[in-house]
Amino acid sequence: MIFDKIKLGYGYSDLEPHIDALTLETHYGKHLQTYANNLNNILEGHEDLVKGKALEEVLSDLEAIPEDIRQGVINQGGGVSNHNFYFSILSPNAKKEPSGKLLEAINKKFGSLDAMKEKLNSVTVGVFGSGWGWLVLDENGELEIISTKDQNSPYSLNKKPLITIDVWEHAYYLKYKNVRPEYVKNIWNVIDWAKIEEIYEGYIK
Ligand code: MN3
Repeated sequence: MIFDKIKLGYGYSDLEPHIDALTLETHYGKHLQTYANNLNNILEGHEDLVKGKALEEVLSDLEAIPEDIRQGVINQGGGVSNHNFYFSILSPNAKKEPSGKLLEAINKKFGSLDAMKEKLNSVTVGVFGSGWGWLVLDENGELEIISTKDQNSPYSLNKKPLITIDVWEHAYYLKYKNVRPEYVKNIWNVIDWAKIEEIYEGYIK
């Protein structure tokens, strides 16, 4: 595989009760695997286009992808990249609050951590249909809350992810049914601020 799914740093039942084991196993093992398989199939015969590139670099420069496979790369490549990021920031031993430079930046931009979470929750719950809510660093290095439709990637908008919440129904439906706000509220229990601080430090250094 040219681009593969990440290895999970935890077991399928480790995020219980917030994310149930069956959802995680299906989401990671079936949905993400399908995106990875489809992406690699699409790129067959186009290996030179992506050679030596991270998937995120490919998604940052969609103009370089031939038109006949571009939408496929947006859908399947975004599907791999978005999910890899999502699964990477979750942890059963999550640090519950940010500190240091990231907390300072959040306070400066949003007033408080709670205000940021409230805004991100609201934008995420408000995604119509399938998509993602994000805390990102924009092209000027400013924190920003956005949503993306389908599997569109923030990298294609010249933004870098810090937090994401998947609100395709497959991410929550087995446990939460139609109650998306409850899933969005509960996922904060397993979003690991230690990882997000590490990512942020990497972006600003
Ligand atoms: Mn998903």
